[in-house]
Amino acid sequence: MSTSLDNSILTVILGGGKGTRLYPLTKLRAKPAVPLAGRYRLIDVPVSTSINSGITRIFVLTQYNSASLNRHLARAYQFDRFSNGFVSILAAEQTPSSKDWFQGTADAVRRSLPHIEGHRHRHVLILSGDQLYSMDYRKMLAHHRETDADVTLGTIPVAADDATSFGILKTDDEHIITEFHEKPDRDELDGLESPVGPGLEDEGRVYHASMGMYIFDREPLHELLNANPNDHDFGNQIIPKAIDKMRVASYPFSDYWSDIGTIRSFYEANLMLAEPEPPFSLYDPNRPLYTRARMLPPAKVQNSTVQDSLITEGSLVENSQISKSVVGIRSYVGPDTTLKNTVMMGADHFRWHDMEERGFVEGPANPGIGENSYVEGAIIDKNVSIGKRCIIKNRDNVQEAEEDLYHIRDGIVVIPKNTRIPDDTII
Ligand code: ADQ
Ligand code: ADP
Repeated sequence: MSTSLDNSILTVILGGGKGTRLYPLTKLRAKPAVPLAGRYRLIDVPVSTSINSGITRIFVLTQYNSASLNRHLARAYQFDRFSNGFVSILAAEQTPSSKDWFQGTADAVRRSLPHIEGHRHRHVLILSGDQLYSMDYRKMLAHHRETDADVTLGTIPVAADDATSFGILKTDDEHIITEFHEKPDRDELDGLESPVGPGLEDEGRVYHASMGMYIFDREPLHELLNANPNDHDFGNQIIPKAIDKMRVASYPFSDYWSDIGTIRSFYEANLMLAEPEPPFSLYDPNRPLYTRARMLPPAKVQNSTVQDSLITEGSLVENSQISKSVVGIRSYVGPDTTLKNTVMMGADHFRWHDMEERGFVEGPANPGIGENSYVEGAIIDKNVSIGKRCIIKNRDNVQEAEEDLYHIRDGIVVIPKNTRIPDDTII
């Protein structure tokens, strides 16, 4: 990591609205605290990317202040006393002037301005909390300055199928945005194509989409948010107004970038990380993903077959078969158990940890997957205990379901945190 710190800019991370798209993973925690790749949390992605870009003053805006998010940030991000770095949570809070939750992304930033103002800055970098990518924000800031912009949007080329879920824009020759359409209908896409390189053109990625990532100069941000107090959303309201009145630039990006804010995209991104040559690497020494350091023993794999999987620290796998899966911290799998295409988030306690000795008790006594079970195509949240001879594979190919022991979202079985699945259960 290059260590040149940039004190002209602050990062504000939009940590999540109601978290409905990731439910039930957000049932007991704020979205930024959802575990990723068995040992990180969603919030570690934008926080690490910001730190790796030399921006160490970071606010996380979240609808509610969950204990696990607080615990994670407090333990993971401790800056030394001689640096001015911090990661600070700003939760929607009741104040004399507002009694409700953040009404949207712009409202969240507007209501956080009094806190942000306490720190000297010329620019604010606004990031989404549910995306997976690696970028050097200093390059985006340099582009923002070179184009003499008031606002800069990170943009990515997308194909028509995806274009309807994004803000689609057009620019002039100097990267200045001339048109912006938030989530256009399919029949509105005609004429919104932009010139892109031949490779991208072949893939049909001819629409420039907003990544929901913005650099604002300080004054224009205040002006836009204060002059339009009923505009609660960046994509629908603030960005189109900025384009009418100000110089708004596009910063084109074309490396790997993925939304991880839905159950399906979250599931696929986790499994992608376990691929032999994934497009996003956890192993880049120059751009590490930080998280809380835990004093856990190595993962132990006994008499088992493991293929294309991530097995994280503190896990024990006995006499089992695991393929294309993520096995989170302190997981137990075995004996004679099969795990395929599954994201297992791990546990707060080792399975064999005596109940009386546990400092706090959450979830069933025996977290992990018991004997002779088969699990395929599932997300298993933390502290789940799956009994003997269970089969979890969405046998009836259900797309959506909500039961006491499990949910099915987009065809993926999700076992909520702290659930005990009895012996012989078939899902
Ligand atoms: P969406 O992804 O639909 O479009 P939105 O739902 O506004 O945007 O969420 C953006 C980010 O803000 C997400 O990380 C979300 O979790 C967070 N967020 C949402 N409401 C919040 C709230 N009340 N408080 C705190 N955080 C909140 C946006 C843009 C599009 C762009 C896409 C790219 O509007 O133009 O193309 O992002 O993904
Ligand atoms: P992780 O281990 O993934 O960082 P948590 O932040 O939820 O998960 O828990 C971290 C550690 O904090 C746990 O291993 C446990 O020791 C402790 N812990 C978790 N939840 C609680 C709680 N509700 N009260 C006290 N300690 C907790």
